[in-house]
Amino acid sequence: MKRRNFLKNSSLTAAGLVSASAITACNTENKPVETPAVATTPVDPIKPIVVCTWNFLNATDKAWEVLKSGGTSLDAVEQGVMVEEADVTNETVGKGGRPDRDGNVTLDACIMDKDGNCGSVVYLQNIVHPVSVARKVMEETPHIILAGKGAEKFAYEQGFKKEDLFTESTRKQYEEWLNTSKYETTINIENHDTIGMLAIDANGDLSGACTTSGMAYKVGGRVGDSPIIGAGLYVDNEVGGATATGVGEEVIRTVGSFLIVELMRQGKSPQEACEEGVKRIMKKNEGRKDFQIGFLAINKNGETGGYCVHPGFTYREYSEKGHVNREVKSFYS
Ligand code: SD4
Repeated sequence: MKRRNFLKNSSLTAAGLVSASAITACNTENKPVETPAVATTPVDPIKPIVVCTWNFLNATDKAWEVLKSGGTSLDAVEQGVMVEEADVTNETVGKGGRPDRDGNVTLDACIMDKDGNCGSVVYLQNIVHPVSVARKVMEETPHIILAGKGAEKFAYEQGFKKEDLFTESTRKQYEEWLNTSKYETTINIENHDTIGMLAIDANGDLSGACTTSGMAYKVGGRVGDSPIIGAGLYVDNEVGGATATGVGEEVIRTVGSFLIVELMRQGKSPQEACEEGVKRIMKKNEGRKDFQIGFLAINKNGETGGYCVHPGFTYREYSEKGHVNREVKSFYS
């Protein structure tokens, strides 16, 4: 076996990413036998299709419009989540997102394409569309993550405009919050609006995007899971994609979205993989009930699934079969 192949195989084994049978399945010339990326063979894959966390009708409408007109999944997810970034009534994404405890609105976003390229911005201020800055990071720089002032400077260089992200409502809420300055790291169980979106285009190619203002009144400088590739979002065009919403710290601890994609690679359905993802988190938080996490996944066949800690998480799905808001099962009833 060539050294390069040996190293490749040993690192995959060490990471537990391929089964023993796949490794030992060598022909007489000691060349690795190709093993399928997904255990199930697509009979009639559903495409195009788009899914997103929560009941974001307008965002999925927009993404569907892109997909239906023959657009790529990358354009679909970017333009889809931009709808929420611009919607000032959504107070955890883009303009109108709630600030941190120092009164700064700081945004996190990432995007990932069919070739495994990705871009991300963290702690970005004064820009309405962090997802588009993340795409520029992916396409115009040799880097993956830009943070804070550097990300903001880069955005201006790319032609993005400076804009106050506060709205009258979020400023008023913040001023009221200052009266008590109660610091809670948990996100209200009923109140999550982060948008994670996954799409498969007519070519069968998969992309994803995720964007948020994170936890309201977080410590200045805090970054959640949403812009962290593998945590809040992960896409593998051979297997599927996953995204998350909820308390980011818990998602980061298990590298949730990457875990779910790898579970699908090993043959689990999107539903089974999301359930396992939540169970891993709950194992580290035995008895804890004061937080919500919602996972959403899609595989290459266009099958989807979701699971959450508490009832209430839903996801939108839009394909030729229709446009639906799906309720998902939860760990606690
Ligand atoms: C975060 N996961 O920053 C995000 C928050 C979120 O709905 O999903 N809110 O931790």
